[in-house]
Amino acid sequence: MASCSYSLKPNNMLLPSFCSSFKSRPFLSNAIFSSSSSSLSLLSCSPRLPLIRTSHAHSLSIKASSSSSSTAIADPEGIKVNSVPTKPIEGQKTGTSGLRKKVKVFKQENYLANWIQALFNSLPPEDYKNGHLVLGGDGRYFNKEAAQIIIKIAAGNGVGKIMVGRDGIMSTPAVSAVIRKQKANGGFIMSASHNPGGPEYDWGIKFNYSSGQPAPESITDKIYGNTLSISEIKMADIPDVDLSSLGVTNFGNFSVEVVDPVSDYLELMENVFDFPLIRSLLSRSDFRFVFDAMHAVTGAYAKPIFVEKLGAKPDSILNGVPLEDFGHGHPDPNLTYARDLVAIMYGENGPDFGAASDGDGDRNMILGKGFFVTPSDSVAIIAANAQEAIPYFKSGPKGLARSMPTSGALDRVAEKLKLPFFEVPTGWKFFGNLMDAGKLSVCGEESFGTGSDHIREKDGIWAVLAWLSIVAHRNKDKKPGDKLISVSDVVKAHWATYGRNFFSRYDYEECESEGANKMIGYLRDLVSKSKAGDKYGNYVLQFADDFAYTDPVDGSVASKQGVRFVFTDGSRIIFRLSGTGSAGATVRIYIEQFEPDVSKHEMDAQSALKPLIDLALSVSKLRDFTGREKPTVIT
Ligand code: VG1
Ligand code: CO
Repeated sequence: MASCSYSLKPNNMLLPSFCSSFKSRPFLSNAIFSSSSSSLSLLSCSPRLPLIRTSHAHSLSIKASSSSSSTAIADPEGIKVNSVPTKPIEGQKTGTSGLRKKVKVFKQENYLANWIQALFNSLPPEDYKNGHLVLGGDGRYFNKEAAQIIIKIAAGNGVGKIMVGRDGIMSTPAVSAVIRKQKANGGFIMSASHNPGGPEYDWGIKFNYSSGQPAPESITDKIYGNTLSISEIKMADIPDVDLSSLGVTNFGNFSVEVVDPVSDYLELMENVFDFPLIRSLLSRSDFRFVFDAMHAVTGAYAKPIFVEKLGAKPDSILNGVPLEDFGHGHPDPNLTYARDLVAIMYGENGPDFGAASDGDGDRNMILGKGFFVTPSDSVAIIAANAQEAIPYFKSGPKGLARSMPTSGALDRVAEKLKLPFFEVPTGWKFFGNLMDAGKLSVCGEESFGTGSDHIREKDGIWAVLAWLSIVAHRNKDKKPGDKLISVSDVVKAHWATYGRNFFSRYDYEECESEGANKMIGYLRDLVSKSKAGDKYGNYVLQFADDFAYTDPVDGSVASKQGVRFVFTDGSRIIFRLSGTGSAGATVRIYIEQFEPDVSKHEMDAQSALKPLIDLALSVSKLRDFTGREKPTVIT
């Protein structure tokens, strides 16, 4: 599988090019209330006609930055392309979602350029020569410089057009939406997602192909291979492009189009959801809404969508201006890092609905008044209500899926609705094939990722709109003065019908890699010796394994995706190492227990799960291996 190469076709199908093992098979495609809303308008959508700017490459005097020792290699399309000599750099292997490192690492000479060139070296030329790519990012530090490097290398490799969000801003879900709508060959996202930003922190790059889906491992493995043998970067000798105003700049046959990052995405959301229904809820005087953009990319989307289109009050958007360092924050919408929002929602007279999104806009957190909806419950509840509350699903979802560590709440919905159901490894890239094959509509991860086949990424604003739709639908006949059905009412009614899956995740961030790796090795060894019926305290083992997944569409196999212990009562403890960190190793422990008894549903998750959590800590010997007494984040 790793030797497969893929064609990026604009028809949203992923086709294998030189992959003999597939020749004989049919192949399916794979409180702080921000008062700075005035400056937000700079980033909001203001439709106007694009300007056309034309540059004549031969008259340019500005040189591409690192081209001093380079030689001109071609001038076929009216632009000069320099061959910049380079050497392989170790460690450019992508993780769960793209390549993430400290900014200082990316600023090393040719670090980013090498990876981008290695990517072009990994794609069949017919998929990008004269092709169309999209470029977006979450507004973090280093994006401006990175955008210019990416544009020059794209031009140097013969790309025809690159469509860039204004100021380099475009959320991950919006890039996926734009790739699909514009029938582009693929796109880049400049983001380390929920990791903090700024000169001392993280930067990252992801590549999505023509269906808008994150590149599968078959492509990322190839890119990594090429980073180890790279010797030349093809860089167009063009000046930096002004990304601050909408319009097209031409350089010979290559063009850069700066686009509004919101409009295509907003149009899609208007097709998926019943906007008048949501508006009827948000404009009620007895319903209070807050959205925390965490000074990240959804700041650019929140005002045009929630305020201008859906009638939310302007002061309902918190931290609504994207900043290079996310306002010194950690743009991760969870109970620890979105603490301002949590304080408001759990405070006296808190609002009825609160939500937040992460750095690049693909994660979401949903809160009611004094109530947290776990992401595992959230996807199950969206799936259970999709058909009646969301027009896009009016014929019912085609199938449901979750990542392996996500709780089994969704499984119960699939069972009741008699829908196909899939359990995939952690990371959104595993859902896309199922969607392209028409087997999957609604899916999610416990890590605050929820989405559907409207695009091929998880989608923070979509999840918020899905929840608003459910609450609006339940309250559509309520008159002023009637008591509204709240977020917690919706969740508790769901538990009463399906039972409650208590779930928690413990993260031990930035541990020493050696100890963390040894712990996983120890657990794998334990798994290999375990057998059904083994006693673990009061729990009886059903099975233990290191999760492996065979993609039902293309047959590719992903192994070593997490060590799990599954007990006879359905309880699970799961261990894996993060693939998105930029330093050391982050250990994640996932703990789950099913509770059918309604009288126990009000219990606090940490108390309900205490015996299993203690068991997980003792089975793994985590304290001995990592030296950590306490997790850094509990969800
Ligand atoms: C984490 C999450 C995973 C998610 C990934 C990318 O990966 O656990 O569910 O898909 O981040 O999300 P890991 O390997 O660190 O556990 V994002 O918003 O950072 O693109
Ligand atoms: Co993200």
